[in-house]
Amino acid sequence: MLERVVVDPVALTVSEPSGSGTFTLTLSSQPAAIVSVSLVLPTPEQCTVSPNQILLDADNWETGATATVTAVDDSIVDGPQTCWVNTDKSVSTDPNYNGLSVRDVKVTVLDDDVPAITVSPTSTTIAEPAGSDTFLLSLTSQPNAPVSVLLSVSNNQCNV
Ligand SMILES: [Ca+2]
Ligand SMILES: [Ca+2]
Repeated sequence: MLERVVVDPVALTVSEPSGSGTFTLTLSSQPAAIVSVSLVLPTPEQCTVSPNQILLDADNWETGATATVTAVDDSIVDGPQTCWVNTDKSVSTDPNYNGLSVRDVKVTVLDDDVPAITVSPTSTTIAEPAGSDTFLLSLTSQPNAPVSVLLSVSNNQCNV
């Protein structure tokens, strides 16, 4: 059956930290009244969509109305995530365009986080008899469990 509310594309890919993409809704014929389609995000921690309601009428039914999907950044090494933009049934006082199912949009959010440990600074100079300095270890992403690093010295010239 011919889809009367057309979504294009129905799948797109965006990347952390803030990549975005668009999809467009059009109608297969001129409606007699405004047609509204609400967009719902089950996983707003993965992506956002704007606007969250698409309105089509006699002026824009053919050119369509566009929604923008934007990736939501996190600091977790989580790989590609799927962020669905679910569409509610269409609402209109035009009976031809009321209560129609509209295809959902599958958004793939690509990850930009990598697991690594950084040390800063990586060299220092200290003096006898009791000079000292500090260095900082940090992770480039949020770990799923505590991370421990053993420190040792290569000779007996200092303590850590
Ligand atoms: Ca990230
Ligand atoms: Ca991530």
